[in-house]
Amino acid sequence: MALEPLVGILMGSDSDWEVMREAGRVLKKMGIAFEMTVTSAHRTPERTHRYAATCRQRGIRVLIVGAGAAAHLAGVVASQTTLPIIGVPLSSTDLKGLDALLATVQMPGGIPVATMAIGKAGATNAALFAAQILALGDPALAERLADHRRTMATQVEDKNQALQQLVAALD
Ligand code: RP5
Repeated sequence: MALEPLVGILMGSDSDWEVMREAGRVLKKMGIAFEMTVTSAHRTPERTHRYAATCRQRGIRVLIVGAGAAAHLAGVVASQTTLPIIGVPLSSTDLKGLDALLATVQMPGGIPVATMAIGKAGATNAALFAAQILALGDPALAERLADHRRTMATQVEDKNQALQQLVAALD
């Protein structure tokens, strides 16, 4: 039987999938059950409100919300729940995500959205941040996150060694 999802990943359109799947990849790697849903602040406002207002009672603990353009989705979701909301601004217009970054990050006082970087780095970090929140009550998950950091450090050391070989071979 599949585990009940602890994290909800929302995106404003199926065109956001290419970037938002990075969040799903990280959660899967960390062993965290999640669900992914397309819902729009502007095109399906009632569906968005319903999801946000009922996800806590279904067991969701953290929400990751990606949207591009006039990206109100994370803020609208945050208005309907006190679960932690992690916003991911996406580049989907000629403004290359700056529009979405400002719309997501500039929340009025009282309704917080923890806003990540634009694009894939933001989706990746949103999932790691969600994992860090959940790890507060899950020592095994905290250890998997520490492992992930150790793996990254080893990769940097390997890259540095490869660089030293290139430096030594300079003509
Ligand atoms: C936003 O508008 C979505 O999050 C997406 O990034 C952008 C464009 O959506 P589509 O026109 O591709 O459906 O609401």
